[in-house]
Amino acid sequence: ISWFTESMSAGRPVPVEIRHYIQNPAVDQRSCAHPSAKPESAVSPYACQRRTTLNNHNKIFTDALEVLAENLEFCGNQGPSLAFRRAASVLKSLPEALRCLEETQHLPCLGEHCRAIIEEISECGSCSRVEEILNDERYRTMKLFSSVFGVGPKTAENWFCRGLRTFEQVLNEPSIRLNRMQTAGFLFYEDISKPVSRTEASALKIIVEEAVICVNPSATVSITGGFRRGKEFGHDVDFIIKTPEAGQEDTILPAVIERFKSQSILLYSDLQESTFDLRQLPTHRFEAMDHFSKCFLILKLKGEQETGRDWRAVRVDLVAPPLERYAYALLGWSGSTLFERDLRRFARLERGKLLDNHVLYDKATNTFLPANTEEDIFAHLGLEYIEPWQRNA
Ligand code: DCT
Ligand code: MG
Repeated sequence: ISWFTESMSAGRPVPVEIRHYIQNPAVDQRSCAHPSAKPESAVSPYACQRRTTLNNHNKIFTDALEVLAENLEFCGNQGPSLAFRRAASVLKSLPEALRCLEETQHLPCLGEHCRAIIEEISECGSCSRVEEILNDERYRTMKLFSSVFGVGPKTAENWFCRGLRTFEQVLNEPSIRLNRMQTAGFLFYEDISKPVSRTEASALKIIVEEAVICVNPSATVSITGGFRRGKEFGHDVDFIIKTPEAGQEDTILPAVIERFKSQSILLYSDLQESTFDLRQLPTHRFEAMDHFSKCFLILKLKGEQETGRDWRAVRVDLVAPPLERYAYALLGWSGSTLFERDLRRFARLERGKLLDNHVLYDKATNTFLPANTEEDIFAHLGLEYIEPWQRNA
């Protein structure tokens, strides 16, 4: 239990600080001489220099900060949104719950605005601005629309601005032409909006592995994305395929898709052929998709469902990089997104190197640095190795 005790008063937790103050008015509510108070140097402003497990001791604050971030993203304010994401990420990395506001003083990425929100939550149990957003029609509609596979913030905003508020209204609007991805998104919405469990991910790994090995017996499959970081649930299942010979990475995915089709488990597929070219330098734009051969799928996973059906639809992503790019691709696809973003920022600002999902480029020597493993990449960057389960920034 963090700032609050479990004891509830009028449906709200009583902040520990206030209880302490009531019991001992001589103690200043704000001051908290925490014996383990961290010196300024202890927490890095870069997520790639922090170990962030899934054991978040400050969820009450990070959930609020992430709502503020998401709302700004929906409004197209990426910069301010990132500031809230960074603040939340710093709190996620702490070994214990914040006990008083003073403890935030020495933390990076937490400005006055964030500290005011933390203070309000600690005193009232919630933040009025966050409550307002959660009840806001625009936020709620954007959240609903962008939960559909194939609908990004631009489309969601477009639909909202046209006065649409529900899926029914979108689907009945004659001027709206859904693309193939969105059509599948609505068709399988019930299933793919439901989190995928680790058990389901493991069942899918067997299916993917069987198809990959059938097509190329020397290829191997590894789970990546959130499940590699130890998450119990995900919105999809991400797999990376390793092929031992040059060129195999270009032919394996079309063949795997054909195999799924012949097994009648392919509900949707979007194959993106490789556009990888080593002559292209890493881009500074983080959001840019990588150039590897990849596919975004919806597969049928057999098994009794609550709906009474004997299968469910699941989102599956496969990526097949060239062997000598494998370590970079694995690192990039393992996430979290903020961890990846900070790895790149750290490389550029602190080491004069450009990193993306394909390469690490040293600007000083104008060379590409080779890597067989993720450990090699961390070593090139002069970073301590961070295990996948510690990358939940
Ligand atoms: N990624 C990337 N380039 C992008 C977007 C994402 O390299 N343009 C990486 C970061 C995480 C990884 O791919 C998988 O992406 P998601 O499945 O979206 O994230 P996740 O962490 O697996 O989250 P979830 O558990 O919800 O699937
Ligand atoms: Mg994922």
